[in-house]
Amino acid sequence: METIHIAIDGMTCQGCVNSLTRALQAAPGVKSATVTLVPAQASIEHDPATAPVDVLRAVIADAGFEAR
Ligand SMILES: [Cu+2]
Repeated sequence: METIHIAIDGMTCQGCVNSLTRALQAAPGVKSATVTLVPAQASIEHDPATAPVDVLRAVIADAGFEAR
């Protein structure tokens, strides 16, 4: 497992934080995800083989946000 931090654009409220957290935690290969509004970022503990960064970025985009 590795932990990465990705800056997120497009979050405006705690609802955004909650929905992105749920989307990330539901992704295969993600062990845990912590999302904060200030700073706007996601800290993701993931298995790089199952959930590489490209996949995480796609999960973020599908949830309606943008990985910077
Ligand atoms: Cu929101």
